[in-house]
Amino acid sequence: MLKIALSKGRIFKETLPLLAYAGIVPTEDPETSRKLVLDTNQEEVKLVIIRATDVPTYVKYGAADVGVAGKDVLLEQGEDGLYEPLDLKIAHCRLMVAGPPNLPPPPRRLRIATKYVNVTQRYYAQRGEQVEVIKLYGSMELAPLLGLADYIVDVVDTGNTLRANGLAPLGDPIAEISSRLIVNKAAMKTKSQRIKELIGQLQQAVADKATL
Ligand code: PRT
Ligand code: MG
Repeated sequence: MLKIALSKGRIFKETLPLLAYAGIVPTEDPETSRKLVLDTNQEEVKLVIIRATDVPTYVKYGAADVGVAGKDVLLEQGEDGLYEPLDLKIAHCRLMVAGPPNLPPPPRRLRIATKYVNVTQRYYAQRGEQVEVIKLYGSMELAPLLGLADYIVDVVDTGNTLRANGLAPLGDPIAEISSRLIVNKAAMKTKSQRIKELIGQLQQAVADKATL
């Protein structure tokens, strides 16, 4: 059995064609099905539908053999206990500091709201800046509007969400983000042949997509 952990939404949509290239096609659509474990055309391959931030946890503990996770999530949670053999080059975005474009420096430590607490602390520590990091679980854009924080750290794609809320990206990206194939370390040994075959096929899919 090979269990592949994926989140719904953009990661699922963009991984599907790559999996098809590897000969794996789900028999149900997770956007309409309520099932969380989806059968595929290959009897020994299942797709497990998991919240994006939970994918590395399932793979780390071996509840899923492989998974697809955003580099933002991996940077935040750490990659111990995981192999990251392949950049799938999907779900691209940038991790950025963002805020009101012309904010005068506040007379105290900057307050940064984010769900990426570890990444943010490391980023400002490297710059030698003392900041206060406030953990949020969603809608970071709201924090500067309501005065909860001066700035946010979030992933940005088109920038439309920032603009719609009167915010702008500030400075260079903290990191360029794409989704990665992650593999449980024990499974890499016990299911070595099947997983290496999958990695090879996905590698080919990514390369062929790039030359289209
Ligand atoms: O949505 P949910 O809370 O369930 O979980 P999630 O947000 O962790 O999952 P999901 O599916 O939204 O994102 C999964 C992965 O996609 C992330 O971990 C990133 O690696 C990647 N990704 C790529 C993005 C975006 N682009 C993106 N634009 N994740 C989130 N966004 C958000 C962004 O934060 C903004 O609020 O989408 C909004 C729109 O972005 P703009 O800049 O195009 O307006
Ligand atoms: Mg989301």
